[in-house]
Amino acid sequence: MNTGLTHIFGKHGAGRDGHPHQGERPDLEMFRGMRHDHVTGLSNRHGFGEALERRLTAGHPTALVLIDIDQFSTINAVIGHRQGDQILLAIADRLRGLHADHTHIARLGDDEFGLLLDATHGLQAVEAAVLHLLRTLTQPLAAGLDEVTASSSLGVALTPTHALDAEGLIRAATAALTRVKAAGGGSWRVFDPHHDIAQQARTQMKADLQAAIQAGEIVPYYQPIIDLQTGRMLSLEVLARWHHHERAPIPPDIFIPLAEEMDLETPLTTSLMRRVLADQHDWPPHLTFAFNLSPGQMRDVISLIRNPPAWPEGHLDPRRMEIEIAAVALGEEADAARDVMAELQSHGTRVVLDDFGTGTANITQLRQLPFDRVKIDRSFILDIAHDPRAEACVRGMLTLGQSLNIDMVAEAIETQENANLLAGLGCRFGQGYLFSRPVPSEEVASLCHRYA
Ligand code: G
Ligand code: G
Ligand code: MN
Repeated sequence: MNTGLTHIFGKHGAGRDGHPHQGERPDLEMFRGMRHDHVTGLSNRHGFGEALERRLTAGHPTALVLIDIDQFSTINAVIGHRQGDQILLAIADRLRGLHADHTHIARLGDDEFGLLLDATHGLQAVEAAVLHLLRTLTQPLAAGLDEVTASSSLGVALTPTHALDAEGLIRAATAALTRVKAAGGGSWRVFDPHHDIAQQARTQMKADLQAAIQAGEIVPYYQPIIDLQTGRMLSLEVLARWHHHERAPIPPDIFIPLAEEMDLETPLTTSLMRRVLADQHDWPPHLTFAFNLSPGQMRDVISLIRNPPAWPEGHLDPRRMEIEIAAVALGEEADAARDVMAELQSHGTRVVLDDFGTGTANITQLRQLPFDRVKIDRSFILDIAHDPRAEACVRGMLTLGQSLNIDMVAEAIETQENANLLAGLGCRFGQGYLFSRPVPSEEVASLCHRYA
């Protein structure tokens, strides 16, 4: 799919259908031809753009419907271009047969059509028309001797509700269409401004992320993990925080998935490690640092350990590193993780299974992989005092940990009551707001005092 502004109004004038052939002199007749698509006889995007501008200039409320035939290139490849063209013709006829008032129909690209509908009667009337349109398009089409059923995706936007000018209207309808395609096609959507804003914010954030990592805008916060029997601090979990130079702090739930999409997770982890190295100078040397990683990053960390970067500060001793892997992320990949994990452990790095109890195949992961430590997911701990079933699950997990000789950590301990309860159940380690929220490096020294 490639709908969009330039697509419809194309810098290339009339688009592929109306281009004057080389050597021919464009005359008036040819320019007239440039407003039509020669396969279907409908307007092309040039003609369509003019019709849209005319309607908007005249102040008619207008709905723009963008139609994209799903997997048309596959259809073309399977049944051949000639029959493909017949499908396009059949679709064009369906559209013409709608006989709606004040419609303008166009073929905008290879497998894209556009429709202008009168929106004087508001969104509901437009929605009814679009629903009818989608039904019409899903009826089998004659393609030569064959009948073909093609599914389509439709994106809809209205003036003045979603935009006031042609450019905004096309952008809105394209955004709606993109969402339909992303959800698998075969459906329709009206533009949703909230989604569009979220999308814009994401795009902007993605543009900022790489620079932010380089500029050190993403910093480690530290949350202690406490030995529930001795009250001493065992290690610090490193949690990334993005102090954006011109926005409110951005939480990791938002930027970590973006980093993942952009293959920036390891640069991010590396920059955190470097920062931790600088931060920890005055802290007790027995403390370890737990980094959250996706399973795919374990190899990268091994490379980092084998060939430490030439930082002037030196590098972090692998024996002071822990790697937390979320159970959900590990999924069924436990087998692939085994060797990588063994090598990490051979360097003295501990590997922790995070969010235990959520996701699938958890117990299998414990059976297959020699974790040093397991964190019981917060959902069990938050409810433990009031939900006997949550408590029963935690008991079971603790017994399992004991049998496998794995250290168990309860995360999200918020109350003294829960800390006592868990200690009573034999849970050795705990983490949570009761002890401390994740804090910036300046506040770690006082934590070291408190939990010495
Ligand atoms: O702090 P909290 O809201 O801080 O963290 C939310 C989620 O983000 C947690 O699941 C945590 O594991 C994850 N997270 C925090 N920092 C990092 C990081 O540096 N890398 C990865 N992959 N996840 C992180
Ligand atoms: O997925 P992971 O376990 O890495 O996530 C750590 C997350 O747990 C961070 O977002 C951190 O802020 C959050 N967290 C830490 N302590 C508590 C707590 O006591 N209660 C709750 N609800 N969340 C906590
Ligand atoms: Mn974690």
